[in-house]
Amino acid sequence: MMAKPFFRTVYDVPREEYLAPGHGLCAGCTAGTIVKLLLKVAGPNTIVVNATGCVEVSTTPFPYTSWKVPWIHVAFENAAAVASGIESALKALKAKGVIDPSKRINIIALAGDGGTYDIGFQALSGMLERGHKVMYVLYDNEAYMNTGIQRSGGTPVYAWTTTTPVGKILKGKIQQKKPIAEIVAAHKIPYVATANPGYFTDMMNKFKKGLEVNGPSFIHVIQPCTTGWKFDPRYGIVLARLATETALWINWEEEEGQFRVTVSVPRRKHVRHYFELQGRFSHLTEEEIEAIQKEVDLEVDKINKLVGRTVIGPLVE
Ligand SMILES: Cc1ncc(C[n+]2csc(CCOP(=O)(O)OP(=O)(O)O)c2C)c(N)n1
Ligand code: SF4
Ligand SMILES: [Mg+2]
Repeated sequence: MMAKPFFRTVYDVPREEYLAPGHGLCAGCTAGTIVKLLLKVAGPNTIVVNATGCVEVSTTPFPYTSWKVPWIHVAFENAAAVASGIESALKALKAKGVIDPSKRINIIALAGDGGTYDIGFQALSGMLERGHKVMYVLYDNEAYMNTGIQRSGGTPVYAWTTTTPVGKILKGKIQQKKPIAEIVAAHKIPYVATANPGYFTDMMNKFKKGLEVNGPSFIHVIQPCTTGWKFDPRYGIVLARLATETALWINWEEEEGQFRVTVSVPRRKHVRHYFELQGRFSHLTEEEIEAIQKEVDLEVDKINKLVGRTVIGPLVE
């Protein structure tokens, strides 16, 4: 039988804050929500290794910082390598008795989609294969946002970005989004999950599990981005929830090889509801929307078969 979830309501969320206000994330940016909740789960005995990206530049304009836990900024390509080194160093210091061996210190690598799907992937794969006890959190805003909205391996098909423009020839991105969480799961690490700040208790429970497993863990979080997705700042969490309500984003976990869908969707919404709130998809035609809907329907069938029951329900609105 599955253990009861640790975070069940808003009253279970710790009050302590480890990400100070005053940072420069855009109005309505959901990255701040994700990082705040991540640190509430992890607590003060935590070292964060942060690749270059929106979270890094916005929280540490020299000489200020929003981080109330030890934090290191690393290059775009090596968050997982630096986190691996820190874990190995702590092991050595514990073995030598410099640090109390019973002290638990969380090591979190935090990076965006550009820093994970593309340029940091080699370091990530190595960290997973070597089995370092590090939780890698990917906040996925589906483009290189900090440098001006360039496409990444995580950008979905048809999305407008500055390097996948919309005009007579191109209609946004041509390629599909890379299935990064599945690729990570193929490394057979103890814990892999997808999460969504719109379902914050589910996300926090996944952070907790990821920190507790004895080995690497990977949490892939969808992160609506006001500026790059082009939506009204009040809709960040509405969009996060719509991603799951339409089944474009399925919240699942794989724990020691056991796959589970953690947020079931009894009544599924049409993908159009998700697209119509975002300027990056405003050029989509009816045919293109329907083509994406068909693909989602197939994916839903696949997931329901895999789980052995209907966890994602029929299309109703
Ligand atoms: C090797 C290297 N290439 C390019 C850059 C410039 N650069 C810094 S952050 C960034 C984009 C980061 O994208 P992502 O990882 O998705 O994070 P986001 O900004 O979207 O949060 C780029 C291209 C860099 N710092 N290092
Ligand atoms: S560009 Fe997007 S991800 Fe970056 S701070 Fe602004 S809203 Fe957040
Ligand atoms: Mg990004």
